[in-house]
Amino acid sequence: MDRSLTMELVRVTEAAAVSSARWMGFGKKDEADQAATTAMRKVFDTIPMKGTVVIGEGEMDEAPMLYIGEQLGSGVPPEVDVAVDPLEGTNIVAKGLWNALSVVAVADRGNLLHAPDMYMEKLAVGPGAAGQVDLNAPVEDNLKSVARALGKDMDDLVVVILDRPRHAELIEEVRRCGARIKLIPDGDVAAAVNTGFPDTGVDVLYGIGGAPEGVLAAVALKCLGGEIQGRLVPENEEQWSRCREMGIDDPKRVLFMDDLVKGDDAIFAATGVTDGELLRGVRYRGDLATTHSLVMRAKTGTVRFIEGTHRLKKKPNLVLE
Ligand code: VTB
Ligand code: MG
Ligand code: MG
Repeated sequence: MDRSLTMELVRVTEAAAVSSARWMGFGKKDEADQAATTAMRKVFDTIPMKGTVVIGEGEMDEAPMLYIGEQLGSGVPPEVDVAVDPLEGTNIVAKGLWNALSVVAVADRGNLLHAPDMYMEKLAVGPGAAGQVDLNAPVEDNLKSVARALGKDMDDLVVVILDRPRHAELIEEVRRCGARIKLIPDGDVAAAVNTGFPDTGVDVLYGIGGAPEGVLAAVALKCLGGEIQGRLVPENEEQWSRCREMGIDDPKRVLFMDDLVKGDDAIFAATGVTDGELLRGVRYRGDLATTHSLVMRAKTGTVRFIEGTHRLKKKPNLVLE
């Protein structure tokens, strides 16, 4: 993959973020999602690559854009797998809350796990605690290892968990250990990415979220030297057969970094849609919009933060109503 692709991908997430953040606080999650998806789709066609969507907005018959299998880019090499979440956190935007992102990841063809739309149990940590966790181990063992690795006391540790009834037991266990919990309404990709940056104050992401989001997080953590472990949680016969098609017949099978994203030729880009611990959301004033993005490349480990100022009237790829 050419390194210039990294900059091209930021243009994709910037356009999606500027378009969807227009809906921030208006209580309209579908409109926000649609604006992000349409803008992202438009910019992809201008990028020199031969991409195939492996994680997208749905299957061909249910999503008009960015569906799984859709071809993206101008059609020239490199051949890449593309994972997108044009708006990760539609409810967050509708309600004006924290940590909505526009996200894209690409890797060499065949290197991203084609995670179907089902749940995945996840445990993610930053580089300071990579190699120290085990999804099959008790929560207490994991939290103790992370605390030790980070040189923190247990009550310094901050664990992010999606605020869902399914996590009642996990929440109780983490509290019993003495660690703190940030309960989030949505947005576990941002939470996983945040573990890679000590300044965010986030040490661990724990619990069940979307499997596609797990692959996106894995690309980010690969770039950062962190770690995420996942386990698919099939809930019905159809989801079970999807797992088997992917060669996963042991339900306890933990997916490690190289199962989620093979090799190190991968790029992750995200733009903040609403404010978060790491990225600021989009700000508008008249004809101007400012964006705050993160783009990283696993091969070189380069991490870049990019601030953009966009002249709305001069950008044909934006979706502004
Ligand atoms: C999480 C969260 C996402 O889906 O993956 C969640 O990070 C899991 O699904 O932002 P449930 O809402 O069913 O718990 C999102 O909320 C949306 O993609
Ligand atoms: Mg989405
Ligand atoms: Mg999502």
